[in-house]
Amino acid sequence: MSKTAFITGITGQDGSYLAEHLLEQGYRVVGMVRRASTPSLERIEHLRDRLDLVEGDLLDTSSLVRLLGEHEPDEVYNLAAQSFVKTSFHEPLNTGQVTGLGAARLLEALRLVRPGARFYQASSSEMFGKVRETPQRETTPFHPRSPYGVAKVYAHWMTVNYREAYGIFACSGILFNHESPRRGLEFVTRKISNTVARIVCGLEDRLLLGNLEARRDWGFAGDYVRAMHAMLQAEEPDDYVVATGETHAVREFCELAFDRVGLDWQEFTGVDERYYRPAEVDLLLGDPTRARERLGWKPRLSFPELVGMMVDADLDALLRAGHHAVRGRIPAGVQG
Ligand code: NAP
Ligand code: G4F
Repeated sequence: MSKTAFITGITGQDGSYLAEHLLEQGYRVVGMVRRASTPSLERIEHLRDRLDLVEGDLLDTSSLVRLLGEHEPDEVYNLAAQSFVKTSFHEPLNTGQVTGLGAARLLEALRLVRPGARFYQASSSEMFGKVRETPQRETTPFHPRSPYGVAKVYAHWMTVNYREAYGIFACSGILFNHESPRRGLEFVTRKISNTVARIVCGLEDRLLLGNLEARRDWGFAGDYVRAMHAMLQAEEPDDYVVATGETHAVREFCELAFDRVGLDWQEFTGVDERYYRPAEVDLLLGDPTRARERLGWKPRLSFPELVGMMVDADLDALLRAGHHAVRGRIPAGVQG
């Protein structure tokens, strides 16, 4: 009999890639979607007829209890969150409610109605914040630098606590930044790839960014969802860092993105203080040794391939929508 997976946050970047991966593995996939006046289903449109989409909200414990009881999942992936760090400074309480307490509500629902199900918590390298050691590994102490990071630390420790207190098979995946053409437009990588494409098509003249020297360990989301699934197939539950083991500055991402279309990044890029944060995470670099050794996981896409994939996808979409290149060059393989 096929296994059932329950995914919160299925309409997000990772939810869409994870759903694809689990469908390929033969799972029945139940995705929780929150009510909205206009549903945000673009990322899973191509999977719609293969998914069970059900209405629920991480803010509402009764919906979680009801859904886990009705659908009896074997694996529960908690990907839902207010996931944008900058917004967490403007909405610290909402972020705490969804990103922190939301995980606790889901764990509690699981304990009450489906304690045998395996649980995955989407933890984050933001928990390392003002890093205490480099590279960061599972044992590195946390020092979060945003309300989002603080909420994720709470959710992480609740996951560990439900494992230790109730014997729940609960894993925390400490994932470093991962990106794709499906990344939200507010995150720096997609903001860059999308603006580069718009500059090529003459729809924009400038790319305004904040801290160009911030360094991140950036991987491809399609690679990272394989690690989430692998954690729940292991013999014992544990916590895992998932990262590439390489770090790059925002400036380098920019340089490569403009290079891809034959433009000089310095000609088009400026700095705007609006995009700075009250407290910054300067450097993230993960050590994925545990994931590699115990799960056999490793990333497939390199940093330059990731940048190229994102720029190409954004340019392709604009050309298909009827826009034309007015400057730079179109990379080989972009059809339009
Ligand atoms: P994302 O694209 O922002 O997706 C977030 C998802 O959460 C969306 O489906 C959103 O639904 C849903 N959501 C928000 N509030 C909700 C609520 N109250 N009830 C139910 N669903 C709610 O995020 P992502 O990049 O896919 O990341 C997935 C998870 O991994 C998040 O928890 C994120 O914090 C964590 N993470 C991400 C990264 C990364 O680099 N991407 C790294 C480490 C950890 P709507 O579509 O309705 O808004
Ligand atoms: O792309 P970002 O907004 O991602 P950030 O803050 O690292 O958070 C992402 O990764 C976390 C994992 O570490 C996830 F948990 C979280 O959910 C999210 O997916 O910013 C990356 C860096 C920051 O240092 C930021 O200050 O880019 C810098 N940056 C510079 N200019 C900018 C901009 N970030 C954004 N979003 N927009 C800018 O214009």
